[in-house]
Amino acid sequence: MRKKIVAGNWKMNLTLAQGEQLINDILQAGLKLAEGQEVVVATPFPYLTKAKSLLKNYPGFFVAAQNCASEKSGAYTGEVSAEMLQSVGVDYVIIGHSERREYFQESNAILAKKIDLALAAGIKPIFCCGEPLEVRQAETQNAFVAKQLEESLFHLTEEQLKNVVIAYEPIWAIGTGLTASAAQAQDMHAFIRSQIANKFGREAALHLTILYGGSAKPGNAAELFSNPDVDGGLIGGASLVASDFVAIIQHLG
Ligand code: 3PY
Repeated sequence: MRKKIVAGNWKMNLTLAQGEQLINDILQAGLKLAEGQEVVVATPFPYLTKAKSLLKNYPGFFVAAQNCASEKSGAYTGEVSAEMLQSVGVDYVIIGHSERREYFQESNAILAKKIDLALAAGIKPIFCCGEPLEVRQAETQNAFVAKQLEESLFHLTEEQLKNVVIAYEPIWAIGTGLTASAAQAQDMHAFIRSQIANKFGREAALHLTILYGGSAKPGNAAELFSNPDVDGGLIGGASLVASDFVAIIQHLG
């Protein structure tokens, strides 16, 4: 059985007090996670230790960073390494969100280095992939996503891949209010799983958790999550509202 995950990506939002309140409100809902279900909160760097201490007694709740450095350590002012994240108890790290790719010029090759450093530090990467609008309009999204997977993940061993989660985030659906239809999401998730099966084998593909990201909200989560290859979501704006985030988690089933 593969893990089902709802991960909230706060992006660059909230103060520490607001973040603490949000986590407490989520916990107040008294969610009962089924076996194999996880909730992940990806906070800004300065709040990670606080988030970890609030969540540590709640089984199934984990903390993620939104990025890590592509170098191990040294003179890289302003960067935060995977080892540093590990040292404060971070469980997951989002790698290659489309906003990082677009605004910070993170290439597939740079992301491959980040994946390696995260895995070496014992942190599970949530690797984001997904196509821009013009690629979707040209109907070349499969080739585009296949290249992202190939250049950032295909150097891993099957053992390493077990600690990777993939998030498919069509860029045209991020922060735009547009959502991929459940059928579009399922098609791409099945395609991603088939690519992983070709490279790493059927068993690895069956165990891989693939999340959908891109304007997922309480109103569309149930339909998205009901697809056989959609194993949860990476949630943007709706993760900032406790009642919405909780409702989405409840749709994991
Ligand atoms: C969004 O839904 O906006 C996201 O970027 C999820 O990470």
